[in-house]
Amino acid sequence: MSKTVRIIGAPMDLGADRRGVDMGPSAIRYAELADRLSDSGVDPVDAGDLSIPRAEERDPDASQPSEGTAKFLREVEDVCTRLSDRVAATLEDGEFPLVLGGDHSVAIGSMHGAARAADLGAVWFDAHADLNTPETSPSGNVHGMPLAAALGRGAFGEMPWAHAPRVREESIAYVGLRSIDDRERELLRESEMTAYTMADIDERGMTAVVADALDVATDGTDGVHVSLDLDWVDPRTAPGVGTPVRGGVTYREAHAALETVSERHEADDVVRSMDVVEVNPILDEGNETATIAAELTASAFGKRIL
Ligand code: HAR
Ligand code: MN
Ligand code: MN
Ligand code: MN
Repeated sequence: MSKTVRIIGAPMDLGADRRGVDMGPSAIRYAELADRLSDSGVDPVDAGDLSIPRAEERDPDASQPSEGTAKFLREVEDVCTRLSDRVAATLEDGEFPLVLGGDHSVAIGSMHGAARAADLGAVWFDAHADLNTPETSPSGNVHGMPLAAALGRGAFGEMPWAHAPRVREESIAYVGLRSIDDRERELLRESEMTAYTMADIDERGMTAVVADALDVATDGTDGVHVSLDLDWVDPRTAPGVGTPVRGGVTYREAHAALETVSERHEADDVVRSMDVVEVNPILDEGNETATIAAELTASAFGKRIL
Protein backbone atom coordinates (compact mmCIF):
# COMPACT_ATOMS: atom_id res chain seq x y z
CA MET A 1 0.00 0.00 0.00
CA SER A 2 1.44 3.37 -0.91
CA LYS A 3 1.91 6.10 1.62
CA THR A 4 -0.86 8.68 1.93
CA VAL A 5 0.34 12.28 1.84
CA ARG A 6 -2.15 14.70 3.37
CA ILE A 7 -1.83 18.16 1.80
CA ILE A 8 -2.65 20.92 4.31
CA GLY A 9 -2.81 24.46 2.90
CA ALA A 10 -1.77 27.24 5.27
CA PRO A 11 -2.24 30.45 3.26
CA MET A 12 -0.72 32.68 5.93
CA ASP A 13 0.76 36.02 4.95
CA LEU A 14 0.84 37.69 8.36
CA GLY A 15 4.44 36.71 9.06
CA ALA A 16 5.93 38.65 6.13
CA ASP A 17 5.92 42.22 4.82
CA ARG A 18 5.20 41.48 1.18
CA ARG A 19 1.62 40.41 0.51
CA GLY A 20 0.91 37.56 -1.87
CA VAL A 21 2.27 34.43 -0.18
CA ASP A 22 -1.30 33.71 0.90
CA MET A 23 -1.82 32.59 -2.71
CA GLY A 24 1.03 30.09 -2.49
CA PRO A 25 -1.08 26.99 -1.76
CA SER A 26 -3.38 27.70 -4.73
CA ALA A 27 -0.45 28.29 -7.06
CA ILE A 28 1.31 25.10 -5.99
CA ARG A 29 -1.89 23.10 -6.47
CA TYR A 30 -2.39 24.73 -9.88
CA ALA A 31 1.12 23.54 -10.74
CA GLU A 32 -0.28 19.99 -10.48
CA LEU A 33 1.18 19.02 -7.15
CA ALA A 34 -1.29 16.18 -6.64
CA ASP A 35 -0.64 14.58 -10.05
CA ARG A 36 3.09 14.92 -9.56
CA LEU A 37 2.84 13.21 -6.18
CA SER A 38 0.78 10.37 -7.65
CA ASP A 39 3.45 9.95 -10.34
CA SER A 40 6.04 9.71 -7.56
CA GLY A 41 4.20 6.72 -6.12
CA VAL A 42 2.42 8.24 -3.13
CA ASP A 43 -1.30 8.84 -2.56
CA PRO A 44 -2.12 12.53 -2.20
CA VAL A 45 -5.22 13.55 -0.25
CA ASP A 46 -6.02 17.25 -0.19
CA ALA A 47 -7.35 18.43 3.17
CA GLY A 48 -7.97 21.97 1.90
CA ASP A 49 -6.81 25.17 3.56
CA LEU A 50 -6.80 26.41 7.13
CA SER A 51 -8.75 29.64 7.47
CA ILE A 52 -6.42 32.56 8.08
CA PRO A 53 -7.46 35.99 9.35
CA ARG A 54 -7.02 38.75 6.74
CA ALA A 55 -4.68 41.60 7.63
CA GLU A 56 -7.37 44.04 6.42
CA GLU A 57 -9.87 42.76 8.98
CA ARG A 58 -7.59 43.83 11.77
CA ASP A 59 -7.68 47.02 13.75
CA PRO A 60 -4.89 49.04 12.02
CA ASP A 61 -3.23 49.70 15.39
CA ALA A 62 -3.04 45.99 16.02
CA SER A 63 -0.80 45.47 13.00
CA GLN A 64 1.90 47.40 14.85
CA PRO A 65 4.58 45.33 16.50
CA SER A 66 3.35 43.69 19.69
CA GLU A 67 5.04 41.52 22.32
CA GLY A 68 8.51 42.96 21.68
CA THR A 69 8.66 43.19 17.92
CA ALA A 70 6.65 40.35 16.46
CA LYS A 71 3.89 41.56 14.16
CA PHE A 72 0.54 39.75 14.22
CA LEU A 73 1.83 37.40 16.90
CA ARG A 74 -1.65 36.64 18.26
CA GLU A 75 -2.92 35.70 14.80
CA VAL A 76 0.16 33.59 14.13
CA GLU A 77 -0.48 31.84 17.44
CA ASP A 78 -4.07 31.11 16.48
CA VAL A 79 -3.13 29.71 13.05
CA CYS A 80 -0.12 27.71 14.26
CA THR A 81 -2.10 26.20 17.13
CA ARG A 82 -4.67 24.88 14.66
CA LEU A 83 -1.98 23.76 12.24
CA SER A 84 -0.14 21.88 14.97
CA ASP A 85 -3.36 20.01 15.79
CA ARG A 86 -3.86 19.12 12.11
CA VAL A 87 -0.29 17.89 11.71
CA ALA A 88 -0.45 15.81 14.90
CA ALA A 89 -3.81 14.30 13.85
CA THR A 90 -2.43 13.47 10.39
CA LEU A 91 0.48 11.57 11.95
CA GLU A 92 -1.86 9.77 14.36
CA ASP A 93 -3.85 8.62 11.33
CA GLY A 94 -0.65 7.17 9.85
CA GLU A 95 -0.48 9.72 7.03
CA PHE A 96 2.27 12.14 6.03
CA PRO A 97 1.61 15.85 6.66
CA LEU A 98 2.65 18.11 3.75
CA VAL A 99 2.05 21.74 4.67
CA LEU A 100 1.83 24.36 1.91
CA GLY A 101 2.57 27.96 2.94
CA GLY A 102 2.13 30.71 3.23
CA ASP A 103 5.06 32.43 4.77
CA HIS A 104 7.60 30.50 6.83
CA SER A 105 5.88 31.27 10.14
CA VAL A 106 3.66 28.24 9.40
CA ALA A 107 6.65 26.01 10.20
CA ILE A 108 6.11 26.88 13.87
CA GLY A 109 2.83 24.94 13.69
CA SER A 110 4.15 22.07 11.59
CA MET A 111 7.17 21.45 13.81
CA HIS A 112 5.09 21.73 16.97
CA GLY A 113 2.61 19.17 15.68
CA ALA A 114 5.29 16.79 14.40
CA ALA A 115 7.27 16.99 17.65
CA ARG A 116 4.40 16.01 19.96
CA ALA A 117 4.92 12.28 19.66
CA ALA A 118 8.53 12.08 18.47
CA ASP A 119 11.99 13.54 19.02
CA LEU A 120 12.23 15.64 15.89
CA GLY A 121 15.24 16.76 13.87
CA ALA A 122 15.01 19.22 11.00
CA VAL A 123 16.69 19.96 7.69
CA TRP A 124 16.13 23.62 6.81
CA PHE A 125 16.54 24.50 3.12
CA ASP A 126 16.65 28.30 3.19
CA ALA A 127 18.69 31.37 2.26
CA HIS A 128 17.90 32.68 5.76
CA ALA A 129 18.55 31.38 9.27
CA ASP A 130 15.03 32.16 10.62
CA LEU A 131 16.53 32.33 14.09
CA ASN A 132 15.39 35.76 15.23
CA THR A 133 13.36 36.18 18.38
CA PRO A 134 10.95 39.05 19.00
CA GLU A 135 13.86 40.68 20.86
CA THR A 136 16.42 40.42 18.03
CA SER A 137 14.27 40.72 14.89
CA PRO A 138 15.20 43.68 12.69
CA SER A 139 11.82 43.52 10.92
CA GLY A 140 9.31 42.18 13.44
CA ASN A 141 8.26 39.62 10.81
CA VAL A 142 7.58 36.21 12.29
CA HIS A 143 8.72 34.40 9.11
CA GLY A 144 12.25 35.32 10.22
CA MET A 145 11.71 33.51 13.54
CA PRO A 146 10.28 29.98 13.13
CA LEU A 147 13.37 28.04 14.24
CA ALA A 148 13.85 30.27 17.29
CA ALA A 149 10.18 29.66 18.08
CA ALA A 150 10.44 25.88 17.77
CA LEU A 151 13.49 25.92 20.01
CA GLY A 152 11.81 28.15 22.58
CA ARG A 153 14.49 30.83 22.38
CA GLY A 154 14.00 34.27 23.92
CA ALA A 155 10.37 35.25 24.46
CA PHE A 156 9.26 32.04 22.71
CA GLY A 157 10.34 30.13 25.81
CA GLU A 158 7.16 31.41 27.48
CA MET A 159 4.95 30.43 24.53
CA PRO A 160 4.02 26.74 24.69
CA TRP A 161 2.12 26.99 21.38
CA ALA A 162 5.43 27.91 19.65
CA HIS A 163 8.09 26.01 21.59
CA ALA A 164 8.03 22.55 20.03
CA PRO A 165 7.89 19.83 22.69
CA ARG A 166 10.73 17.60 21.43
CA VAL A 167 13.21 19.51 19.26
CA ARG A 168 16.88 19.94 20.25
CA GLU A 169 19.21 22.37 18.53
CA GLU A 170 21.89 19.75 17.86
CA SER A 171 19.34 17.96 15.62
CA ILE A 172 18.91 20.93 13.27
CA ALA A 173 20.86 21.36 10.04
CA TYR A 174 20.63 24.24 7.60
CA VAL A 175 21.45 23.85 3.92
CA GLY A 176 22.17 26.81 1.64
CA LEU A 177 22.40 29.76 4.04
CA ARG A 178 23.51 33.08 2.54
CA SER A 179 21.64 35.86 4.33
CA ILE A 180 22.10 36.01 8.10
CA ASP A 181 21.49 38.99 10.40
CA ASP A 182 24.35 39.98 12.72
CA ARG A 183 22.50 38.84 15.83
CA GLU A 184 21.56 35.57 14.14
CA ARG A 185 25.22 34.98 13.28
CA GLU A 186 26.15 35.31 16.97
CA LEU A 187 23.29 33.00 17.98
CA LEU A 188 24.30 30.45 15.36
CA ARG A 189 27.94 30.48 16.40
CA GLU A 190 27.00 29.94 20.04
CA SER A 191 24.45 27.27 19.23
CA GLU A 192 24.82 23.56 18.56
CA MET A 193 23.02 23.71 15.25
CA THR A 194 24.83 22.70 12.07
CA ALA A 195 24.88 25.27 9.29
CA TYR A 196 25.91 24.44 5.72
CA THR A 197 26.19 27.64 3.72
CA MET A 198 26.30 28.13 -0.05
CA ALA A 199 30.10 28.01 0.27
CA ASP A 200 29.88 24.47 1.66
CA ILE A 201 27.74 23.46 -1.31
CA ASP A 202 30.27 25.04 -3.71
CA GLU A 203 33.12 23.18 -2.09
CA ARG A 204 31.63 19.77 -1.41
CA GLY A 205 28.67 19.44 -3.74
CA MET A 206 25.01 19.30 -2.84
CA THR A 207 24.54 15.57 -2.34
CA ALA A 208 27.42 15.28 0.16
CA VAL A 209 26.15 18.28 2.12
CA VAL A 210 22.56 17.01 2.27
CA ALA A 211 23.75 13.54 3.30
CA ASP A 212 25.58 15.16 6.24
CA ALA A 213 22.57 17.32 7.09
CA LEU A 214 20.42 14.18 7.22
CA ASP A 215 22.97 12.51 9.50
CA VAL A 216 22.71 15.47 11.88
CA ALA A 217 18.90 15.50 11.83
CA THR A 218 18.50 11.73 12.26
CA ASP A 219 21.15 11.25 14.97
CA GLY A 220 19.29 10.46 18.19
CA THR A 221 15.88 11.48 16.83
CA ASP A 222 12.76 9.57 15.77
CA GLY A 223 12.21 11.51 12.55
CA VAL A 224 13.02 14.57 10.48
CA HIS A 225 11.03 17.63 9.50
CA VAL A 226 11.99 18.96 6.06
CA SER A 227 11.35 22.66 5.61
CA LEU A 228 11.69 24.00 2.07
CA ASP A 229 11.73 27.78 1.73
CA LEU A 230 11.65 28.59 -2.00
CA ASP A 231 13.99 31.56 -1.53
CA TRP A 232 16.64 28.85 -1.06
CA VAL A 233 16.62 28.47 -4.87
CA ASP A 234 18.38 31.16 -6.91
CA PRO A 235 15.96 34.03 -7.70
CA ARG A 236 16.73 33.81 -11.43
CA THR A 237 15.18 30.34 -11.30
CA ALA A 238 12.56 30.99 -8.62
CA PRO A 239 11.67 34.70 -8.76
CA GLY A 240 8.32 34.40 -6.98
CA VAL A 241 9.45 34.90 -3.39
CA GLY A 242 9.17 37.88 -1.04
CA THR A 243 12.78 38.02 0.12
CA PRO A 244 15.00 36.98 -2.82
CA VAL A 245 18.74 36.62 -2.20
CA ARG A 246 21.06 36.19 -5.18
CA GLY A 247 23.58 33.37 -5.27
CA GLY A 248 21.14 30.58 -4.50
CA VAL A 249 21.03 26.95 -5.49
CA THR A 250 20.51 25.97 -9.10
CA TYR A 251 17.61 23.98 -10.48
CA ARG A 252 19.76 20.83 -10.68
CA GLU A 253 21.26 21.26 -7.22
CA ALA A 254 17.78 21.71 -5.77
CA HIS A 255 16.58 18.45 -7.30
CA ALA A 256 19.73 16.63 -6.22
CA ALA A 257 19.06 17.79 -2.64
CA LEU A 258 15.46 16.60 -2.50
CA GLU A 259 16.36 13.35 -4.26
CA THR A 260 18.97 12.75 -1.58
CA VAL A 261 16.26 13.25 1.03
CA SER A 262 13.96 10.80 -0.70
CA GLU A 263 16.67 8.15 -1.10
CA ARG A 264 17.40 8.31 2.63
CA HIS A 265 13.69 8.15 3.35
CA GLU A 266 13.25 5.09 1.15
CA ALA A 267 16.09 3.37 2.97
CA ASP A 268 15.25 4.37 6.55
CA ASP A 269 11.74 5.92 6.64
CA VAL A 270 13.14 9.00 8.35
CA VAL A 271 11.09 11.90 7.04
CA ARG A 272 8.09 12.66 9.24
CA SER A 273 6.71 15.94 7.92
CA MET A 274 7.46 18.65 5.37
CA ASP A 275 6.56 22.20 4.56
CA VAL A 276 6.90 24.12 1.30
CA VAL A 277 6.76 27.84 1.91
CA GLU A 278 7.27 31.42 0.71
CA VAL A 279 5.94 31.03 -2.86
CA ASN A 280 4.59 34.45 -3.83
CA PRO A 281 2.54 34.24 -7.07
CA ILE A 282 2.26 38.04 -7.36
CA LEU A 283 6.01 38.31 -7.78
CA ASP A 284 6.31 35.14 -9.86
CA GLU A 285 6.72 34.80 -13.62
CA GLY A 286 4.27 32.39 -15.23
CA ASN A 287 3.80 30.35 -12.02
CA GLU A 288 7.40 29.17 -12.43
CA THR A 289 8.26 29.25 -8.72
CA ALA A 290 5.12 27.33 -7.75
CA THR A 291 5.95 24.80 -10.47
CA ILE A 292 9.45 24.35 -9.10
CA ALA A 293 7.97 23.97 -5.63
CA ALA A 294 5.70 21.19 -6.90
CA GLU A 295 8.53 19.51 -8.82
CA LEU A 296 10.89 19.58 -5.84
CA THR A 297 8.18 18.14 -3.61
CA ALA A 298 7.71 15.32 -6.11
CA SER A 299 11.46 14.69 -5.99
CA ALA A 300 11.30 14.54 -2.20
CA PHE A 301 8.61 11.86 -2.45
CA GLY A 302 10.54 9.64 -4.82
CA LYS A 303 10.12 10.95 -8.36
CA ARG A 304 12.95 9.51 -10.45
CA ILE A 305 14.11 9.99 -14.00
CA LEU A 306 14.48 6.25 -14.55
N1 HAR B 1 16.31 37.83 8.81
C1 HAR B 1 15.37 38.77 8.30
C2 HAR B 1 14.27 39.08 9.31
O1 HAR B 1 14.22 38.51 10.36
C3 HAR B 1 14.77 38.29 7.02
C4 HAR B 1 13.85 37.11 7.19
C5 HAR B 1 13.57 36.56 5.97
N2 HAR B 1 12.63 36.00 5.28
C6 HAR B 1 12.42 34.72 5.00
N3 HAR B 1 12.89 33.80 5.86
N4 HAR B 1 11.90 34.40 3.98
O2 HAR B 1 13.42 32.66 5.40
O3 HAR B 1 13.42 39.87 9.06
MN1 MN C 1 12.56 30.84 5.80
MN1 MN D 1 14.13 32.43 3.42
MN1 MN E 1 13.10 22.99 23.48
